[in-house]
Amino acid sequence: MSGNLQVLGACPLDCPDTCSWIVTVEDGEAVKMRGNPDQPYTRGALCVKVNRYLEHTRAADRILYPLRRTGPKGSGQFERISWDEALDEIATRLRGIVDEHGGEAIWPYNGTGSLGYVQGCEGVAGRRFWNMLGASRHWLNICSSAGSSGLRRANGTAGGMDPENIARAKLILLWGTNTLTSGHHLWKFIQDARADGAHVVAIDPIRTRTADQADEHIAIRPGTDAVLALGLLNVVLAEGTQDEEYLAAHTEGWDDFREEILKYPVERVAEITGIPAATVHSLGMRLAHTRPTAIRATMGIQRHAGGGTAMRTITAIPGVTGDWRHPGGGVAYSTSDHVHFTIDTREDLLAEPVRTLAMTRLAAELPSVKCLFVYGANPLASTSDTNRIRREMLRDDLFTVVMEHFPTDTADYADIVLPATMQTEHMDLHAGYGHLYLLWNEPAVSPPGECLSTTETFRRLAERMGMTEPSLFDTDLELAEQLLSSGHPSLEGVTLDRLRKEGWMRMSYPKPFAPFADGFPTRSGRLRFPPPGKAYVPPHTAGKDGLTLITPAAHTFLNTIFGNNPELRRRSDKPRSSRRESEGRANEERSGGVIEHAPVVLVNAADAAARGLADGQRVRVHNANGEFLADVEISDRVAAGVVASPKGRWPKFSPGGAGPNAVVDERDADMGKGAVYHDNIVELTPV
Ligand SMILES: Nc1nc2c(c(=O)[nH]1)N[C@H]1C(S)=C(S)[C@@H](COP(=O)(O)OP(=O)(O)OC[C@H]3O[C@@H](n4cnc5c(=O)[nH]c(N)nc54)[C@H](O)[C@@H]3O)O[C@H]1N2
Ligand SMILES: Nc1nc2c(c(=O)[nH]1)N[C@H]1C(S)=C(S)[C@@H](COP(=O)(O)OP(=O)(O)OC[C@H]3O[C@@H](n4cnc5c(=O)[nH]c(N)nc54)[C@H](O)[C@@H]3O)O[C@H]1N2
Ligand code: SF4
Ligand SMILES: [Mo]
Repeated sequence: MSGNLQVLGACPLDCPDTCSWIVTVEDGEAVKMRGNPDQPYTRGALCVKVNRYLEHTRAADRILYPLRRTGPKGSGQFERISWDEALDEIATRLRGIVDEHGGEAIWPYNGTGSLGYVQGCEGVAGRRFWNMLGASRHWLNICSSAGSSGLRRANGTAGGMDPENIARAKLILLWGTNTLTSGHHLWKFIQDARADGAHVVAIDPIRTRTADQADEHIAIRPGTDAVLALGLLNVVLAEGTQDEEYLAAHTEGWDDFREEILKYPVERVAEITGIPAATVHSLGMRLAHTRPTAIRATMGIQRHAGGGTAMRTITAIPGVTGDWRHPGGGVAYSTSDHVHFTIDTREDLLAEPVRTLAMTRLAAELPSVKCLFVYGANPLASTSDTNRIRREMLRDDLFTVVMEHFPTDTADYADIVLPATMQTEHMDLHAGYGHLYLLWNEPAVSPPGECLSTTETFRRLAERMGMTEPSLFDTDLELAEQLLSSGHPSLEGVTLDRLRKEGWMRMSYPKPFAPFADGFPTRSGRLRFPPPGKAYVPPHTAGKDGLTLITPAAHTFLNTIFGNNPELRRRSDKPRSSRRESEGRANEERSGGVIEHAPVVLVNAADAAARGLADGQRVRVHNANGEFLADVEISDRVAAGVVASPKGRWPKFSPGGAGPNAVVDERDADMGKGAVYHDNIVELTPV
């Protein structure tokens, strides 16, 4: 690696855009990273977060060596040890746990830190090793499972329209999605549609930066989206613009669903959703008379008690209007189900069937666990009900291993910390969940210190434990070849050689792609409308006293990644107006030498007045689960009864040492045991 090299890679973060990037390497050092201008979705741009990725790989707090805990759990006190010592200790402890408690007492907790199919969660890295030990299975349901389940019940797949085709739509509903923050590359396609006359509506309880840029913002009461969907369809029926031919050919359950829709006239919808009846009606009229209509609904809607049902009912809309006939119509949620890799975790290596533990249920399941092996996850910041998790992680009889880049709150509770490579240092295969491209990530530089990739760590552990099963030692390139070997038509023409050379390829779907123009991948081949009485599940917060807390994506973090970057943290807290910026300084605090603001909580003026809260005032946001501290921003961005504070900040960099998940219930949504991050009741009290 000498001279000047341009290395093609892919962003591994849990973001729908999965960007193609180019790293410039000089004398073995990565000196520059930029978005690939040739890739049609990336179009040369990364984002405010990943523009700092190289800086992040070299951050002073990067974990470079294996560590063993020396202080009490949670203290973050560690000593450096060798890989030999680390592997020996892990091997001995794992063997002891399997002998005494059985393999199911081990929980390999693999999060969304990297979406790579070789190193990360999408290919379930490490699972072959865990199958040898009979470890519990891990269900990665933390993010999107309720919505995916709802969509699969309706359409037979969660994969819907190609988001690029939004450029062809004439009406665009950005429904429970903050495009400009959580996957901004779609915006260019929305702008293309607008240039062609499309009308853009943001449906969100918060007037987000995306809502600011839309033609219209509809502030819906949280968790009532299914009712809005029914109300819009009520107007469609009144106008008689349902697509009878499409309904007859490609759907089932229409007679019952039609009856259900008729129970939701706009006045009733207005009452439940808090949206003026005239607004429901006028949007219904637009929907009734605009083809194609594209609905971009991502994960915000389904982080509620009725989130699965909401997605199922929303996805009925293009079934009624016939929008699925057109490439520019339908619902775009996630394209993951359009990816057909072979994920061979070698289930045959399991001696007997094992239980499955849901990622959303960490606090509830930890009492039955003796080894928690965390990789690509930061549960003490990201998972619901962090106070209960923390109490469990203090247990002496719990052996905790954390593979990490940085000393997160979770790593502080580890017995052993293993240093992990970052994306510029290992090889991986990617697919986006917001587009139809596959990407290859070629390592650009050697790992710093003694960092190892996920796959290499498991290969070494397997060897240390005396395992000889050959597939445990497959190389990264062999694993990538296997992933591409499914023979599915979408992979026609896709070879590892081409991917490595070109960096990215579109999957072999027709262009333009209209996935359900001729039917659905359900057993009957038809869209299944929600059964009678099953089109709406009210939110947990319905009818309760107190404020509904929404904890959405933060603009300058990616989940908790970058939460330790002081500049991105400073910007995350920067109030929107300069007036607020100077006032915000009143709340500066020092933590570890860095000036800290508290996170902001948006509060409507009426709710602030009722509690005697002033702008900028620090409050405890609390309920029976716990509390976190935030600074009030009085704002008409939220309606009365709704407050909002972003996810992502590390508890240890927050005043009071807690983040929003301290108040999020560990409670299942209606489908997929989904988490309910936006469906909790809190109170605000001045500190
Ligand atoms: N900058 C940045 N980008 C990210 C992430 C990040 O943390 N930061 N996270 C990534 C990940 S893992 C994911 S899953 C996605 C998540 O990104 P999104 O899919 O956009 O999900 P959220 O941010 O949870 O919520 C999106 C919007 O839904 C709104 N919302 C909440 N409840 C309701 C409701 O009941 N009805 C309606 N209509 N709207 C509601 C919220 O106010 C929010 O503005 O983004 C990815 N991209
Ligand atoms: N309140 C609230 N909580 C939420 C959400 C919300 O909307 N509100 N959103 C939820 C969503 S959508 C998601 S997806 C989850 C995310 O929750 P998690 O899956 O726990 O992901 P992160 O918190 O981002 O932590 C990922 C960690 O993996 C590490 N990492 C990254 N790449 C690698 C790698 O290649 N190898 C190893 N060993 N480690 C790596 C990073 O340093 C980081 O510490 O959070 C959820 N939590
Ligand atoms: S986080 Fe998203 S927008 Fe940013 S570089 Fe990665 S894939 Fe692209
Ligand atoms: Mo997510």
